[in-house]
Amino acid sequence: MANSLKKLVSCVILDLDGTLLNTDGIVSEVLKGYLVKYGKQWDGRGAHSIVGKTPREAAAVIVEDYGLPLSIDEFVSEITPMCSDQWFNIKALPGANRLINHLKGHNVRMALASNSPRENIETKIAYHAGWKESFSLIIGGDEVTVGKPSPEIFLEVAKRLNVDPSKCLVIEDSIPGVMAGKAAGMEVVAVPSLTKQSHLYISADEVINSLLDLQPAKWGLPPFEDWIEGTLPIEPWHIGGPVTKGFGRGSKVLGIPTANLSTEGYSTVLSEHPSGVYFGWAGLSTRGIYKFVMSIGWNPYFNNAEKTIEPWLLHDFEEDFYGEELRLAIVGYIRPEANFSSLESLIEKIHEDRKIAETALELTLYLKHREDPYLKISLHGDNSHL
Ligand code: ADP
Ligand code: RBF
Ligand code: MG
Repeated sequence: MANSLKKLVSCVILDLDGTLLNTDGIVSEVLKGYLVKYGKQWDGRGAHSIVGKTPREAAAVIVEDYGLPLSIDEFVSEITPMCSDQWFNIKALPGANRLINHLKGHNVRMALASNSPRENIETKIAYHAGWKESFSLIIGGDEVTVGKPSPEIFLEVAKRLNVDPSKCLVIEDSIPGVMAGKAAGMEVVAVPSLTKQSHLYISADEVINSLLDLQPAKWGLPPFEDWIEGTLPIEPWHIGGPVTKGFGRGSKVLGIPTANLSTEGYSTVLSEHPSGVYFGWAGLSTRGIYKFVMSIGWNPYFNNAEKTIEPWLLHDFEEDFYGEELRLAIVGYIRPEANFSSLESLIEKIHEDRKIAETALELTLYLKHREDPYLKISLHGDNSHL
């Protein structure tokens, strides 16, 4: 290994909003409704510039960008209660519970350091069983003189836990958070909450796509023990619909046909699952049930503008089946989407994924989902009530 100096981290400092919690979804929903009052339409503009800011800084951006006829303080006092009403609704991000339970199970000390006021942090995490007790320390933005990107909040954690900053691993979704962690002299893993922005996180020691991809061993922490034969079992989830036309390059360019599904109606489900390579069982109209391996995402190699859902059914079909009903039970995760230096290496990797999926699906824990009632499409059409 090139990097023979093994990092020995003894404490993990986590950010909350955008790192452990999917707060952005809630904030967008609230802003969307709120801006209507002023005849404006939330178009996601500002989403990039508010991530990682204190509530006041974020408010300043919105008031300015949308030319709202109010002061920043007026805006904050109107929007704050609307957001707080939704805190019970904020979901844990994929892999957040798994990470917390893993570190806790191995007695690795964890701290929470967020630009949010302490009281808000406490309220938000109260909806997530076991979280509060897992942290040795919680520090809010109102408990330091200046928030991230200043290193103050992270240095305060190190001081209070009596650990050297170089022995701390910070996990952060925002650029100000990453800057703060590096300025504190800590190891920093970035999990960007905004897609396609990972190039902006250059100062991070590592950039990962989601918490599912964290490799604790890289930092001298105990590795996850839930990977099985190159796969990570997940709580099964479902998507389906008629097979649509894709870019027409699966079979032609790669020799790998993918039966694309429309993402319409699945934006919430997709935002709850990281892009990446997954596998599971597919029910295809009345033909049968097949293994599949699929990519969900932007195909970095082709740099698509739209997110696509592309399952490759592991079966030789005599003909195309555009328009036919396809249902997927997604049972496991393999890896994040990657870029490749050549088409050959992309193809080689996809064939590796296929082998992994093909073998893993024979394991009882995955095989049992072949019986998922969602996959059984009746001869006479609709059984979507299942
Ligand atoms: P597109 O870009 O339109 O998705 P592809 O080249 O990826 O085109 O080919 C996908 C189409 O090929 C599917 O929609 C389906 O009709 C057909 N097909 C044939 N065999 C398979 C298979 N094993 N897995 C997925 N699709 C297949
Ligand atoms: N495209 C990428 O750019 N990067 C990937 O890592 C990647 N992984 C894939 C894995 C599987 C199992 C499949 C079926 C496809 C993958 N693709 C990936 C998508 C591929 O680029 C896409 O299917 C073609 O562009 C056809 O639209
Ligand atoms: Mg396709």
